[in-house]
Amino acid sequence: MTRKPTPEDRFSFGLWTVGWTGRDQFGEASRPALDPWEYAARLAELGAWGVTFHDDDVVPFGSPDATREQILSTFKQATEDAGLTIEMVTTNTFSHPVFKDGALTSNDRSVRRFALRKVLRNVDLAAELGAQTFVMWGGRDGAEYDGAKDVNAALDRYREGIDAVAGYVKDQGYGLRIALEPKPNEPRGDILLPTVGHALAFIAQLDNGDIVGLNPETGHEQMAGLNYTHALAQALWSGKLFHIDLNGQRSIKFDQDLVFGHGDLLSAFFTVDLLENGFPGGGPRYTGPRHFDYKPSRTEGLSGVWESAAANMETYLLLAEKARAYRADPEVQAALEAAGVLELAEPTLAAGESVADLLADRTAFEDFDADAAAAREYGFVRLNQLALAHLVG
Ligand code: GLT
Ligand code: MN
Ligand code: MN
Repeated sequence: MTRKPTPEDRFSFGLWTVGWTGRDQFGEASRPALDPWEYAARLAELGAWGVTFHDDDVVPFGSPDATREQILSTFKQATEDAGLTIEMVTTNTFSHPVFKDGALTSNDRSVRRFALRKVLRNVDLAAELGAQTFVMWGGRDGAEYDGAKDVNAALDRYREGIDAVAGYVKDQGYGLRIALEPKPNEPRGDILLPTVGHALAFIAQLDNGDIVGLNPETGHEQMAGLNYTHALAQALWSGKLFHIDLNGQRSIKFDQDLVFGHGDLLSAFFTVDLLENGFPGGGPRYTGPRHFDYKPSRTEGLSGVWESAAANMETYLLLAEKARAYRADPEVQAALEAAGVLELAEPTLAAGESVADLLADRTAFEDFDADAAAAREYGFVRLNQLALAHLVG
């Protein structure tokens, strides 16, 4: 057993995670639904610091304004009483059938306008509640059939929509940043902005991209066969890692949303190593919340819901401890050195050296002994085994 989580760890959970009742494509709910404030209070007892939610997780879709106000004030009071921070808010633009062909990129313009209004109303709420991040997951923004979506026009509309929301955030003077959440598929056959790389390229095309970044989810990158830790790394390198969704996924299949670490454990170790210890050679660091977006398996009752919520935090803390010991281990430091991991931080051209200088440097090419350099052993396997030994030791 490791130590108990505390608010200083900045663990947070989506209400829709512990609040998932187990309803899926093939079956009805397998456990009862509680009120949003009951989930919040219980998460705080377990040591969570923050809570996040979609508009519709708290206020049912289509509720009259008076009901909305009343529910929101009860929820706000409950989170305050529990000492929880509302660090992120997001909008449900996927459950109601009106969004069956998407929200900001629906072929139907009236749906796009409705979606934009729903998002903007929620931006106001996020600002009012003091959230720092506004996540946008366009889960229905995609297609099943290539002929059914003009992708050029869809990306134009996506850009128009995100720029409108980001422009509104700026005009209102809200201290919010927008974090786009990539996912390759599910519920749509193909979702737009399927990976972190696609989303980064998209953000570069925005007028208001300075306040738009990413919320990468472990399983979503892994569903595409990609390396989550590398995705976080490139988002960090780009100055765009605004938020994270940690969970577990076992290979390329449907979105499992398992407990963090219950998928690819070695990958989870290096994710935590990056988050806690940063890049080996220094560089940008992630300082935001440790946010979990998982689903308690449908086989679990309410006690399993709380067990699994606690398991996410316990796994993270265990891995953080292991990752600290790994970095501090002199054997690991020597192996990192031998592997050349730290050499990579040195610029390829010397300070002030031009390409002309490089071209004139015979040692770099004409006199370079490629065969001798090829004989170098990197020892990456040994380094990885040391990581594994720390992980399971
Ligand atoms: C939905 C999705 C998650 C997103 C949520 C944010 S909604 O549950 O599966 O990955 O983070 O909209
Ligand atoms: Mn997911
Ligand atoms: Mn997510």
